[in-house]
Amino acid sequence: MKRTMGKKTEGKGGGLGRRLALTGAVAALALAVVVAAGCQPATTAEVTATDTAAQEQALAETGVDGMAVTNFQELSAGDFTDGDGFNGRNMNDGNRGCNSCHADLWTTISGDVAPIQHVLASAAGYGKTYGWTDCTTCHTFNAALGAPRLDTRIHNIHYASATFTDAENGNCWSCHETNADGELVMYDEQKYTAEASGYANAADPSLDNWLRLRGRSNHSANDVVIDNALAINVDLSQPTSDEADMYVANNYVVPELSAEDYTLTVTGVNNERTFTLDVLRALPQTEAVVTQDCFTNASNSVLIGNIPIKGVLLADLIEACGGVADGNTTLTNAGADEWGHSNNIDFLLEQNAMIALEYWGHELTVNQGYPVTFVLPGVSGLMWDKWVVSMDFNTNDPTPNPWMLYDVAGMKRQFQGTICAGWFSPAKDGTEVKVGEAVPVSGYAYLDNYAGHELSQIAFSADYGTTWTTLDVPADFDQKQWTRFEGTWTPDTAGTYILQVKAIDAAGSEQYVPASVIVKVTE
Ligand SMILES: Nc1nc2c(c(=O)[nH]1)N[C@H]1C(S)=C(S)[C@@H](COP(=O)(O)O)O[C@H]1N2
Ligand SMILES: [Mo]
Repeated sequence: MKRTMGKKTEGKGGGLGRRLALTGAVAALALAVVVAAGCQPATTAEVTATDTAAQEQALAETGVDGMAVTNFQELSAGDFTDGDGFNGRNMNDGNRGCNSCHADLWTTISGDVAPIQHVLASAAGYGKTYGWTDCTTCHTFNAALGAPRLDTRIHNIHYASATFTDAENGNCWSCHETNADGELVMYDEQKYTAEASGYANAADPSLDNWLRLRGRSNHSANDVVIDNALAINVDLSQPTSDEADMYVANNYVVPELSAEDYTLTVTGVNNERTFTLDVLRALPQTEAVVTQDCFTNASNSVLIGNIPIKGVLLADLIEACGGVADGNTTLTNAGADEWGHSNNIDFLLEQNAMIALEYWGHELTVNQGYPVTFVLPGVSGLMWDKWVVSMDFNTNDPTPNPWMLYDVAGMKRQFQGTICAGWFSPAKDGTEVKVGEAVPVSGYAYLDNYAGHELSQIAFSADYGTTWTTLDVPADFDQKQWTRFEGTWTPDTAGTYILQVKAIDAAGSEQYVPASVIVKVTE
């Protein structure tokens, strides 16, 4: 069942190690971005609505990079079962949402769509693909230092693409849907909700009865089985990730540091020192297993992994420098790319912060921060300063981190930040299984323990979150590592299931957008 797609890409100085050949269809999108950004003229052939030959060429080549050619007017139930024909006619899932055309948005990201190096520099791991939520976490932030809003660009790109407008009969409803309040939302988020059936109360037993009396075969109008006693049989554990599944995030230009020239300068200590790599290697080495999650890991996303780490504890580094100079409260790191953070020294020591020299039993790769990454266990990946070249102990205020506040309600849509869960199996929507067949299920839950928060439960639902089957996370689990669930689930009814999982913390707060996966169950 498990299939590993993720590849750690090794940049030769750029964040994007691999560059996919442009096909006509992607070239058309790339061109639209270049025009929108007012950059140099495109070198690839232009595809216009009237250029039929180019359009046919684009369509012929789409298979190469995973672009599926859909047609909005050829109705398709897609990832949903079709029951009595409602889904083919009314939902048209097969022609809607990002992934109906872009099987994996990694192809889009890793092509020429961004005028500068894209932060995300690896394909999705754990057998998964990137979807809309993997983009929207950063691109809807609209913060000064966040990613640009993509909504306006995406509209330009699609309406400038003859593949979308003409060949695929694309329109607003290819990507959008309205919710019960009449607001325009993304089809990719709305399809997991009860409202997608046409009834906001799809999990209500009286609706079930109403549909039964009208001769509808299943429990909801769009053939979604409403199972309010979900029996899921999983064990919890804290395994390490396969390295190939681990994501890469490079915010700035990737520096290439050499072992010979590398130095780490430590100031604000009693004996200020400049360490070479060999001297760091000769200090006491400590091993740990720690989960790294990108702060922008979305609900059901893959920007997370559990890493076996080896390196020098901050406490040992401080000792090698004769202690922190009197009065200093804060440590400020700088990476060779100028990324870095300030944190309270006591907090860092409590979290067992370390200077990592190895991940998975080998030296760090360039993308992992070669030769040295400052690891902050229990805190989101953005604080793990890679390529760290200077550490200064001082009396400054720590970096203000408004984003780090544990404020689930204040987060946008799928953006979960410090509390998250996801499915690894089934890895993709539309996975087809048989009634009575044991389906392998697996996934993770994690809670950043930045402010002492602890993951206490993992909960599952197959009735749009009306009822939850909860599992307690064992008290002896390490809160600085994720909790994985793994086991089976045996569906007993034909139809579409929307399986959901969410993380719940010890104070009762929980992930507000559960991770959903659509499963097609047939007789
Ligand atoms: N120097 C430096 N450190 C950095 C970054 C960066 O851009 N530069 N990105 C941060 C972010 S946002 C994340 S999620 C992690 C990603 O680490 P990885 O690529 O090893 O998975 O590194 C963090 N450390
Ligand atoms: Mo990140």
